[in-house]
Amino acid sequence: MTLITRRNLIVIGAGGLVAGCDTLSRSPSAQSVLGSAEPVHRVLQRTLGGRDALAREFRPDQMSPFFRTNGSRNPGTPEYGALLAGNFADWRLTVGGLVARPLSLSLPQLRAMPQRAQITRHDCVEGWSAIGKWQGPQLSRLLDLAGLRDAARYIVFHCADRMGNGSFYYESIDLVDALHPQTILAWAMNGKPLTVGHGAPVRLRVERQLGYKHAKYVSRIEAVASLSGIGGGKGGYWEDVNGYEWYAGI
Ligand SMILES: Nc1nc2c(c(=O)[nH]1)N[C@H]1C(S)=C(S)[C@@H](COP(=O)(O)O)O[C@H]1N2
Ligand SMILES: [Mo]
Repeated sequence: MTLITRRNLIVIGAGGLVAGCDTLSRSPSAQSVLGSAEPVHRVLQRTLGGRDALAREFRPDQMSPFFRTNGSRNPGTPEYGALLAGNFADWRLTVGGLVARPLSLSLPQLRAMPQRAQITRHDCVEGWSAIGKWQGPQLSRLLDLAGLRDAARYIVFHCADRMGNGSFYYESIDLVDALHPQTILAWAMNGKPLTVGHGAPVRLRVERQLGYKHAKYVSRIEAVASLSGIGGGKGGYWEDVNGYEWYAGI
């Protein structure tokens, strides 16, 4: 089997061309092919690019004048509405699961941690990209504070917005991406606190991955040994519902 990965275009074997994920979601056979190709995609990207390779960063003058919002633009639940009305003073981010010291962090506490800022390009599978500046603590700092247990293999991000089927949006990444220097919990975008549309008060930035991995409205972070017990078991809302690729490396 020949397999070439380049951004989110995956070419598999004799004439099988799969571009983007909407096409895939309609084809069960494509899903099983992708299912088997996905670990290859991850290994190839990390072998060619390196586990710690940085996503490209841009200059301030390259930032997009307009950065669209996509997916949920407001969780719209009573709980979120109350937190927003209080300017997120009562909001807490919890870190739990397979950790030695579960955390509950306020927004001022996240802002007081050492910060990383990065100007990166966001690529959505729906075919648009935008360059923006993101700032927040590195996820690795939080995981260090919490103390990952040896059995932890994945980090799950539980979000405050409900999707069409009534379940909450969620995403997950493995420890290579969780501990990557550009993986941050952004509370600021383009020098200002995140807007509701972009995921206030905190969203994940995991810069070597496609847009849907960048969970907005993150409220709970959970370290787990396996993704099988979470949601539909495929590691993310779109992975469960539409067969989107879990790794989703760009
Ligand atoms: N909680 C949550 N996170 C989400 C989504 C969503 O609907 N809910 N949409 C995803 C998709 S498909 C993209 S492209 C980006 C869009 O981020 P933006 O609205 O800041 O452009 O958020 C991702 N994270
Ligand atoms: Mo997206």
